[in-house]
Amino acid sequence: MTDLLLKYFRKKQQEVQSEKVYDTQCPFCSMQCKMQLVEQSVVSRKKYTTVGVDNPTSMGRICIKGMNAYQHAIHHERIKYPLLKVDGDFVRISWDEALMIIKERFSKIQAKDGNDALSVYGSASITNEEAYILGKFARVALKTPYIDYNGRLCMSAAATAANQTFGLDRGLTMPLSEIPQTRVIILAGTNIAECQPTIMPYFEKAKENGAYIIAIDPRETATTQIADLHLQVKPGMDAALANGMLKVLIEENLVDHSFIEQRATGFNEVADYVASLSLVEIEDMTGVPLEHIRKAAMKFGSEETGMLFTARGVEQQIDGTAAVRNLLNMIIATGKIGKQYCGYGAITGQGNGQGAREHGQKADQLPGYRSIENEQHREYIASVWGVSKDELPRKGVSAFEMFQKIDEGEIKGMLLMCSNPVVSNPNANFVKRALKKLDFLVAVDLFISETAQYADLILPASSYLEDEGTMTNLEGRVILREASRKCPGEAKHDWQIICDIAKALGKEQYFSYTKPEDIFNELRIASKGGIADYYGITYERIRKEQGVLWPCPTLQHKGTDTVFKTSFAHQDGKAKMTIVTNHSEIPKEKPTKEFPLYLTTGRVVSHYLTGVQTRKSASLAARNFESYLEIHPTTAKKYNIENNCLVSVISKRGSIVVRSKWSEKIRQDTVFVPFHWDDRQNVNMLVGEELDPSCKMPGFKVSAVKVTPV
Ligand SMILES: Nc1nc2c(c(=O)[nH]1)N[C@H]1C(S)=C(S)[C@@H](COP(=O)(O)OP(=O)(O)OC[C@H]3O[C@@H](n4cnc5c(=O)[nH]c(N)nc54)[C@H](O)[C@@H]3O)O[C@H]1N2
Ligand SMILES: Nc1nc2c(c(=O)[nH]1)N[C@H]1C(S)=C(S)[C@@H](COP(=O)(O)OP(=O)(O)OC[C@H]3O[C@@H](n4cnc5c(=O)[nH]c(N)nc54)[C@H](O)[C@@H]3O)O[C@H]1N2
Ligand code: SF4
Ligand SMILES: [Mo]
Repeated sequence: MTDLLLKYFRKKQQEVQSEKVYDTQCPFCSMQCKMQLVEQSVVSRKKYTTVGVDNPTSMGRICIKGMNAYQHAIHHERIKYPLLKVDGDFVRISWDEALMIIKERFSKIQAKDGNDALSVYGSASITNEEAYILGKFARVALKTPYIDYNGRLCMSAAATAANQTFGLDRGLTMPLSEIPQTRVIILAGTNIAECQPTIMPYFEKAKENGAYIIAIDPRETATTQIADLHLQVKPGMDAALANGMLKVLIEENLVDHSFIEQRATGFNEVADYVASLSLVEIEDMTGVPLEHIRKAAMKFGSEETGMLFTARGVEQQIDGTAAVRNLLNMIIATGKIGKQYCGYGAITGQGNGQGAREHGQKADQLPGYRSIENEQHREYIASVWGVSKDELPRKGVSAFEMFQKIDEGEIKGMLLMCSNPVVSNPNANFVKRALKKLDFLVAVDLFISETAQYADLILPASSYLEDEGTMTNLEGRVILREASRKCPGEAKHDWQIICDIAKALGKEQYFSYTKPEDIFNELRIASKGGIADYYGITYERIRKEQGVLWPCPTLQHKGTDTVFKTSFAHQDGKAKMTIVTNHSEIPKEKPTKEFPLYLTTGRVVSHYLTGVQTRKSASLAARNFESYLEIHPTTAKKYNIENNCLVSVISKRGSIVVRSKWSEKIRQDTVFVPFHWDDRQNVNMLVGEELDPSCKMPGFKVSAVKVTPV
């Protein structure tokens, strides 16, 4: 360093009057990168820097979103006090007043319309402790069956498929650390380069080591760029594509007969079905050249080890469960699971996408991945909670179906925590209409989101810098977010808010926790003996061991890095293969003369979900300050769409206006719009409300639309 530079840095150093360092984890994706926020007071202002902290998953890496996350957390629009809507405006009230109003309004609804008229809508961005007590709150404090959460729109198809095929749903069946050694990788409908950027080095290392990478995506993305073979499938046709690959695998005898015999059922039926199919027809249906289908299958089948990853591209379909199951058929047929350098990964979305789906926020679920319809499970959880089994409600309905119940007048009140359904649910106009019909909506958020605007009461929650608790990352590793920054204004942690409301409703005895660790210790017991067994995991162990992978049934158990080593989780120990037909049972929307194009939706690297947080960050918003329509130039010319111009995108359900972006990276029959924006740019105004019959996932990835210049 030159003298001049040294002098400069010394001067800068002197300007720093004080420095605070806060430990935390990124509030966004399932990598849950560990980080520290360094807050320096410099002469007349505060200066913030985020640094990555080493850990077994992201190894100290952070991405652009994590680096800038603090910008929303310290944003001046953070809500700091409870806000009550009075004549259309929000006015500040005290917590005591807020809790009194909730008690009054909830009790009134219950007295008039019964317990089932209240509902809870939760989130996979809250901690395990919060997800656990939110489920308990719905069943014990409100006594309503109606609780579900945003994870329904996210992981439900992959989770259901894994439960059906393996008998157990843990996001990754193998540790991330084995990726570099595997020989062939399929990335189906996952854009990890933009959505879990700090995972990329695992795949880059695999490539360096000679792995062959196959990507399946209708678009060329930063992820497909690392692939050796890109299958540019027609939206929604993954199940048929998998049938084509299965046909080749079986015809070329690239299947693992001894694995199939010992560890699976249903192979012969699948083999008979795919034998009856024509590859030429599959080529036509999927838009993937026959020789590419063949090559992908040959590569996947002929290597000793291999892995399959899926994400929302395959899963957010009205046949998402079936599509994933057909891809899993390939994993089982080739015996690439339960052994070293092999396995399946449903790339988890939200920060706590795993934990939040294991401990009881889902309509049909009790903690520990137990079933609310199973008598023994009910009995056990009732005993942990100190209530009688018969008092526990039965299963409710899925996230979107709750809005249908509101529309039909059955549900009158809702507690919404950490989600923004006006932007994230399909058929946004319908969701808005339903919300207006509610007698009473309480939203718990960091900001006045597009949905909170419909609320009667908004409660201020704490952010990732302030709220301590455990999260379960994409590997299934339970980790502890140590957070200690002071809450702004009168904001409270979500777990405190749940307890305060329960107390106001006279249910204090079931919710008398003083810190997250108290809740975690109850969760450990509630999960004990369940599928997602956390009993052996403690705060102390997490701190010492940098996280513990579930299942972990005892304090001596070291946690589980690979599942299904010797058997699957079904009663007979076998994986269930199943026939998935080329044509889904419920017909998906297809392009027509009036709506000639496929619309698919998704993400960009700089924004997160409905954008409430990332649109507040100046650095992230600067990268993409508005939505756009990705369209092939040939298609654009056909519909008179110039580059960089405003375009109407119209479906049967509504229309939006976004800016065109010509790109040769997308199929000519398909357009793409990200979903991080609201109002006129809210792409969910176009998406239909058909749901996958087995998991209730909406079809975010296929709609039929037309495009016209504005
Ligand atoms: N930057 C950023 N990162 C995120 C998020 C975010 O909002 N922004 N959200 C987090 C969450 S909650 C989630 S769930 C994950 C989502 O992570 P991903 O599922 O990877 O993200 P998407 O962009 O929704 O979809 C992935 C890809 O699927 C493709 N696709 C669309 N239709 C089809 C199809 O029919 N078949 C196939 N095979 N592919 C298709 C899209 O072109 C897209 O490239 O990301 C997490 N990380
Ligand atoms: N068209 C289309 N739609 C989609 C998808 C798609 O690919 N395409 N993807 C779907 C997927 S995978 C998902 S996960 C959903 C997500 O959908 P949402 O859950 O609706 O999205 P978020 O933006 O995460 O909403 C979180 C809200 O909670 C607030 N918040 C953040 N942190 C906290 C906290 O700690 N406590 C509280 N109380 N509030 C907090 C934020 O300010 C924000 O308003 O969207 C789904 N919708
Ligand atoms: S968005 Fe995901 S990859 Fe990026 S820093 Fe946050 S947790 Fe890590
Ligand atoms: Mo998600």
